[in-house]
Amino acid sequence: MKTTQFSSSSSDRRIGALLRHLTAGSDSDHLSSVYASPTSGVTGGSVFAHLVQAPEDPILGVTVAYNKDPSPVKLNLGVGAYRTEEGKPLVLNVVRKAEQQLINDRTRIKEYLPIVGLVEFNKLSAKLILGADSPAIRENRITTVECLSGTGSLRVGGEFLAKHYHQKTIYITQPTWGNHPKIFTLAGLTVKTYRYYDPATRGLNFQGLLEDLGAAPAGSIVLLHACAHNPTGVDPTIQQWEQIRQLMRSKGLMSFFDSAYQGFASGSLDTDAKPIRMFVADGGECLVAQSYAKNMGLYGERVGALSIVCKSADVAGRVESQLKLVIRPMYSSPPIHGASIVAVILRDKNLFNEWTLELKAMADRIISMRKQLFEALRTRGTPGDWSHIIKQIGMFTFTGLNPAQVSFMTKEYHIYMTSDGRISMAGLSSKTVPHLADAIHAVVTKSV
Ligand code: PLA
Repeated sequence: MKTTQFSSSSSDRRIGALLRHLTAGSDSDHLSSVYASPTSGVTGGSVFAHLVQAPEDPILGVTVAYNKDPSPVKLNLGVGAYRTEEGKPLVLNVVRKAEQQLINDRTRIKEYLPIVGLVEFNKLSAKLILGADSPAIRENRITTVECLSGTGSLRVGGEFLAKHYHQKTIYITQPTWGNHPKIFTLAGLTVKTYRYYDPATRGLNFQGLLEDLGAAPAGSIVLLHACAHNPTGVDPTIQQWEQIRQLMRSKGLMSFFDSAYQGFASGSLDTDAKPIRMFVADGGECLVAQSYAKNMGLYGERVGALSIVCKSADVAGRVESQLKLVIRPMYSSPPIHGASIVAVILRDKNLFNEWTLELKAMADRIISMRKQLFEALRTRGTPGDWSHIIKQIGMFTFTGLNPAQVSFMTKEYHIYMTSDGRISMAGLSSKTVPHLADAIHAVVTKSV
């Protein structure tokens, strides 16, 4: 068999030849024809010179601006990332323990995972979101694939639907997480919105929601935030979920759940998964995107899962085979480390229990921040009804502050938040509440 191997001397010869070729003669025309790109023309400018500077991401760009601010009192309430009372990022204790276990295990290797990811992680993730006694799991009519956190799970699910589902329109809440429309448009779906939030009550526009979903063409896909709606912090009640389920099933609408905050809304993993479990209990089909970024604090590990619940095991098997065709050319196979951490924690009863306690502590701290901020505004006699701060659920408060007010607070108080007035309650601490309350008080008492 012929092998193509270069000895160092033959590769030296090749490099030498290349250098001679590049520097041959003093003919500058010849040189520029070597160096210039084919389309740069006589000016020699970049082929990318026509590009305009793209704007920063509306959420992640807030952190970029925050990092540039030298002020010692600056406060980042933009991205939804949990911080301790000391304002520090948190690595859960249970995650540290799982990582130690992984490091101590010398049999662990770094081979590629299969296209669908870590199989044990997939099984445990399905159990976590659907419940151990889920009929879909019992009947083996679910496929779960590991994806790159919640975003990757949404993207893979969106592209799968665009390729294989008869309806190409997805309805998303108005408003929603800013990345949703981009993810689904790039996946090949047409994005439309349904009414969700009522600015007048700062609560759910349930009537509008029912009307819009009722008017959607049969079979349309509907994106549902499983809990802790982003950015509004407003969730339907269980009775309202039941009405939504009935309406969607009667019209054959396809539900696609985005579960980015399981455990962060109520502090209980099971309570927060209830709406999804209602849609699975009726025997119908649905998609679920799960993220471990927030509830296990694995943000940068990019670990999540996409589950597709089908009518039969046979269909689920074929769905999985097609999901592999979506994933393989996109990123080939997912990373091993984050999914291994999750698997260690979910498979071990003690670690699992410890995790639920740490998760509950994070959820409770956020709830306590809500109370403290509400009280601080009351003490200051800040005009307006701020009760939505304690009524809303999950990581965010949708304050109702407008972009001009947000910009004032950033400029004068060094408080960073998204321009729609959303604040991450998880970024607040007892120490920083007074500063935020001062800023809100100032901005609503002066008219900007
Ligand atoms: N879905 C929703 C509703 C989200 O709010 C987020 C994250 C994701 C999915 C994706 O998260 P993941 O890919 O990291 O798992 N939203 C954050 C971060 C917390 C972000 O914008 O990327 C936010 O600040 O809104």
